[in-house]
Amino acid sequence: MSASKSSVSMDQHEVDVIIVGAGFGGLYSIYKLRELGFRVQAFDAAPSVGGTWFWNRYPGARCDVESLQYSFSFSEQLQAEWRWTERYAAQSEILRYLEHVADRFDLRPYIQLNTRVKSACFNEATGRWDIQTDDDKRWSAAFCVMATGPLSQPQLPDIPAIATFEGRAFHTSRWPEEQVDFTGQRVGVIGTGSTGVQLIPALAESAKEVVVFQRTPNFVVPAVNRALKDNELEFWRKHYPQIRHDERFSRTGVWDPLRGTRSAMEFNDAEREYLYRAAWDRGGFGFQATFPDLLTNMEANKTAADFVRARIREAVKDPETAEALCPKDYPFAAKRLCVYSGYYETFNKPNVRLVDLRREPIKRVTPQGVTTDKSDIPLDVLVFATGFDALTGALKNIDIRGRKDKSLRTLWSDGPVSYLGLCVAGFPNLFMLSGPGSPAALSNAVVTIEHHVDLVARCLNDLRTKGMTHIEATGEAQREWCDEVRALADQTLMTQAKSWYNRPPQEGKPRIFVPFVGGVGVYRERCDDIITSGYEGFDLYAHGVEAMRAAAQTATPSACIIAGE
Ligand code: NA7
Repeated sequence: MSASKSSVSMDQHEVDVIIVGAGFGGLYSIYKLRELGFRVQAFDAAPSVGGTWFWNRYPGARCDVESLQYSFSFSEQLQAEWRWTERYAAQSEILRYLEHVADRFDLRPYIQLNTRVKSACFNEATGRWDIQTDDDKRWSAAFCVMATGPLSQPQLPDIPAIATFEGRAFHTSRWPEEQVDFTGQRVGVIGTGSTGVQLIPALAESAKEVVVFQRTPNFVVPAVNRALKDNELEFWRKHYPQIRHDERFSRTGVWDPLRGTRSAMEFNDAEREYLYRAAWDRGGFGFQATFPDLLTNMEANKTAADFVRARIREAVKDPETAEALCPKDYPFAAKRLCVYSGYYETFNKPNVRLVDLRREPIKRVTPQGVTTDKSDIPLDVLVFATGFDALTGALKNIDIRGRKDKSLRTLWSDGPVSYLGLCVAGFPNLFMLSGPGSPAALSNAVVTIEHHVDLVARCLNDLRTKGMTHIEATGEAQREWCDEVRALADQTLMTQAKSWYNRPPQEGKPRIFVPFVGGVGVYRERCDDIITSGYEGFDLYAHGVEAMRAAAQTATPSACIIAGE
């Protein structure tokens, strides 16, 4: 194969790495890969950096992982100089933080905003990725890093006549930048996941009426948000090295010194109640870690579920509403736990009403509101807090084609497959950050993002050092990884609820449980072993043209000849 025949065409812009997305993952990728001397270009469809924190600006939007942990650890200076104001940061504060990161590390010159990547196709002749953007530009890159986020493709519900509504309608993750005034308005909210749980109390403050359409009740534990004090910040800054280390080797990427270590069943009722109460009052996801077997032992799980249901019945005055808000048909925390203070109490407000869709399903949307099988509910505003085409939606939205023109969308039509949630067989030099099959969805996302970016950087550097140009997961390693992800999930109770990471079997097709439940620390150790063993489960090779190109740039003339053969 001659180099000139397969070289990059003149109207293509050429870089080493294309990065798709400018949220936490994209920003850190730019920083890290540039530090290693790679030429990078990032794209984001949004008019700003920030990723999910740009888009999810609905009233009440806030992170449910503590700000001091949901933040970058790669720069000690950044860590020391940024001052988080609250235990859980509001969307606007996280967006400011990410904008600061982009400026502080001079990342903006490498980001093209308002630009969507339409396709990424592996060109077997050049051994490079051909990328097309929606401004009709073409790019060529040796590597692609998909920092597209696991929860970025909004999902509207499949309710008949949804487009006929004549009032204002919003999806929470495409909220307008300008303030929306709800004063005097009748607002319907469909969806009661983590987003709905934050949004509903905020809407209830100003709307004339809030009608909450609930399909499945969720377990909501209090956040106990508060302003951070100076002495607290001082403690964290002093102990950050140890805390960050512990996060990386923990189960969920969260440092939690109060995490329980003994089975819930080793305690009597009063002791358990005491421990649950203490965790409840502290607030946050830590409640789920009161005992280590809450997601593996149904008897233990029931004790937590009973405790939360008792708190719901205590908080909600109307017994019928309280019962409708109590989850009863799936194990505690088998769906992602919601963390927010005051959610249940909101239903005591005279302007808030729950419509239990299990007893009163929605028939259709009408120009004036929503019709259930019992009544017509007039609304001025309809808000869809209905979540995302989670974990795979953003990737499937791009026409990604690997070797032999293989389409990722088609490959994943029955659910995603990957090796380590990082790479897919048949798609050389393509990396997914927080991909399906990694622990990202069940973790403090920033910890798993930093880990993935560090892995990608290490891999690219190793390839360069070894004189290789390509890395590709083997089909066998991928099959084994997917089997392992499934087998681990089967050991937990998490497969017993329908959630955005667990889709029960449908029409003779297997159940799809997407994330690796083994934990962030186990996953990290596994990845380290794989790399130190010489990239077990991956093929590393030098592609003729690419190798020649690399050698020409970096090595001696004789190396060029060898690589070009
Ligand atoms: P989620 O957690 O996927 O929640 C979506 C909600 O929307 C959930 O309550 C769904 O009920 C509900 N939904 C979806 N479709 C319908 C229809 N057709 N009718 C009624 N209700 C419906 O998304 P979130 O945005 O709240 O949170 C996603 C993640 O973002 C969260 O876990 C954090 O990691 C941040 P269902 O439970 O499916 O019955």
